[in-house]
Amino acid sequence: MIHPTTARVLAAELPGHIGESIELCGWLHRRRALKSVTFLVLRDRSGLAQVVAAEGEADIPEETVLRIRGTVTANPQAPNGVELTGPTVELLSGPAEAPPFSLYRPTVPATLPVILDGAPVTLRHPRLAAPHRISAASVAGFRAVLDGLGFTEVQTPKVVSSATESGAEVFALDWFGRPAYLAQSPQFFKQAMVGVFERVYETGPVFRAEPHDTTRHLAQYTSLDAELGFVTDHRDVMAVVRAAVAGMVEAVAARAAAAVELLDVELPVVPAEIPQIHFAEAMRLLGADEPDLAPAHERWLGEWALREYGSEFLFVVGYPMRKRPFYTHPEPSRPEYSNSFDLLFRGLELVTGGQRLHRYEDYLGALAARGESPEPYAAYLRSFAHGMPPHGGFALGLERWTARLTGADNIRRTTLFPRDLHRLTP
Ligand code: AMO
Repeated sequence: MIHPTTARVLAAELPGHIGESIELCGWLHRRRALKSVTFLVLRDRSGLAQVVAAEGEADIPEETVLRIRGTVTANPQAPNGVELTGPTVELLSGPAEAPPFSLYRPTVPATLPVILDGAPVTLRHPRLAAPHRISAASVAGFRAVLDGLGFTEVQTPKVVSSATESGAEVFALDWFGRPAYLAQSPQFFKQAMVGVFERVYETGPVFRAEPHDTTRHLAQYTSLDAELGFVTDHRDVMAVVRAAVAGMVEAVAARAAAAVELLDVELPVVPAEIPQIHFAEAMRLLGADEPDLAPAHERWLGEWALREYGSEFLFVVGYPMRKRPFYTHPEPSRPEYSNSFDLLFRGLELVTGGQRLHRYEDYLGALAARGESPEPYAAYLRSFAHGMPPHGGFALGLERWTARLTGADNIRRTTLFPRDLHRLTP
C-alpha cells in the first residue's frame, strides 16, 4: 500500500529533505547495535541510508524488506551527512534464509561459483551490482549515439533456420518437428534491414555453442550490432564504432557515476581517431604468420598501441579472407585480405566488423568458392536479389566491454546469469 501522505524518498535524495518527515523503502543492508544506539542501514536502488532505531529493532535480520517513516536529520558523522531519526519501522517481508555471505562488507569474501550460484541474492552486494549498472549505462549510450546518427532500432528472431557465422558452433533445436538453430548473431537480418531502413541497430542475446571454457567466452552473450548502407568501405563503419564507443564511455560517466567510483573504474579516453594497423603489418611486428590473432597477440598489440599512440583502443584491419565469414568484402587491391576489422580494447577483441558484399552474384560466387550451397541462405540472398547498397556493420560484445572497463578478471562477473559449458542455472 502506498501511504497517501508521505512520499517515498530515495536514500541518495535524503540530504535535500533535512527537517522533513519522509518515507524510505528498501532492504535492511546492515544492522549495527552499539551500546547506546542501534543503526539500521537501509539499501535502496540509489544507495544506502542510516536510520537511528529503537532498541527493539536491533534484531531484524539483514535483507528484511522495510518501509520506514521518520525525520531527516543532519548529522555530520552519518554517511552523506544525514540520517533518519524517530523512525516507525514496518516489515514488508522477512528473509527465509541468510545470504551466502554478508552483503554489507565492502569486499566480497566469496569465490565466483558461490557468487554465480547465489546470483539472485549475491548481486544485491553493491560491488557485484555495480558492473551491471555500468552495462546498462553503456547500452543507453550506444542507443543514444546511433539514434542521433539516424539509425532505426530493430528486433530480429533468435530462432533461425541456418547458421549465420561460419566457424562458430550452433545450438540446434526442434522447431515443431523442423530443425532450427539459436541465432549466433543478427547478421543476416541486420543486413536485410539496410534494404529497408539504411541504418539499423539491435541490442540482444546471441548464442554460440562453443565449448570454450575461458574467461572471455559465454554460450549466450549480448551483442550490440549495427549496420549501415551507402558506405565507401569499412572505414565509414569504423567511424561509427568510434562514435558509439565514445558515447558509451560518456553515458557510463553520466549515468553510472556511483558505480564507477565504487569500482574505481578508470574510464578510457577514446581518441578522436582510433589508431589502426593492418593485419599483415601486425603479423610482421609479432614475428608470426597466422590467419588470426591469438589472445597473446591481442595483448601484445594492446600494449604496443598504448606505447606508440597512448591509446587503449586499436583497430586491426584487413584480416585474411579465409578467416572471415563468406559475407565479408575483400580488400580491392589485395583480395586475400578483407575490408574488415576488429577493435581491440585493453588488449582484447571487443568488436568485429567490416564491409560486406552487396551484389547478388558476389554472394553466389563467395558461397560457391567455399563449397557451400546457396539453398540454406535463400531467404538471406533475397535482399541482394532486390538491390542493396554498399554496406557494412559491426558487433560489440557487451559483457566483454564491461569486463574490460571494470577490470573484471572473468566475463561472468559482468553477466547477470551466465550461460556456459557448465552453467544453466540460476
Ligand atoms: P563475432 O563473432 O566476432 O562477429 O562477434 C562479435 C563480438 O562479440 C563478442 N563475442 C563474444 N562475447 C562473449 N562470448 C562469446 N562466445 C563471444 N563471441 C564473440 C566479441 C566479438 O568481438 N556478425 C559478426 C559481427 C559483424 O561483422 O557485424 C560477429 O558476430 O566482443
